[in-house]
Amino acid sequence: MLLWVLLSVCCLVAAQQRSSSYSGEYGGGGGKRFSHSGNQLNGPLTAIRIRVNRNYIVGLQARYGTAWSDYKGGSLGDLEEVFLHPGEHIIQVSGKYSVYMRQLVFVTNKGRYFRFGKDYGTSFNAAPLFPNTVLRFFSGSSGSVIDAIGFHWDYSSSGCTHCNK
Ligand code: MMA
Repeated sequence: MLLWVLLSVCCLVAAQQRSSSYSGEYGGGGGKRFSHSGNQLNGPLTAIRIRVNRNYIVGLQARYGTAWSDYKGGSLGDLEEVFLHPGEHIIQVSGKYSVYMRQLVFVTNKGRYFRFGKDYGTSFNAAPLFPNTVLRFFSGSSGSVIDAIGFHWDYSSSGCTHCNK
């Protein structure tokens, strides 16, 4: 009887352990909504492309496993690309916005950080709620620039049972 109670309590605790959290949405209300929730099934986030002009974060594209997402945003400005190292994950994103997204700063678990855009606007700091979780995918809104962005955190998909392989 005691063993049965102990086992049920253990199962309950295990089932209740949570790992996913969400930060956002940061930015303005314009643009058309997008989400990379399906793209995360291709694997962990391995690279990002960010287009910037003199005022705004203009565009965003992310690579999951070896597959790039659709590009979202406008075509003006400079496209920058960063590849993460194997085992490297984004563990914090800070930035600034005012109506549209103006700055994004990505911090990785290997101590690297990548800054895009201008130091102007309302600040935000996005970080996962649960220990050892990382940036799994983006969502947001875009038109001719990135209007708003949100960050979805969970365990990195190494050992992921649902991922396309
Ligand atoms: C477009 C349109 C808006 C959006 C802006 C900025 C120029 O207008 O899609 O809804 O807010 O682009 O992305």
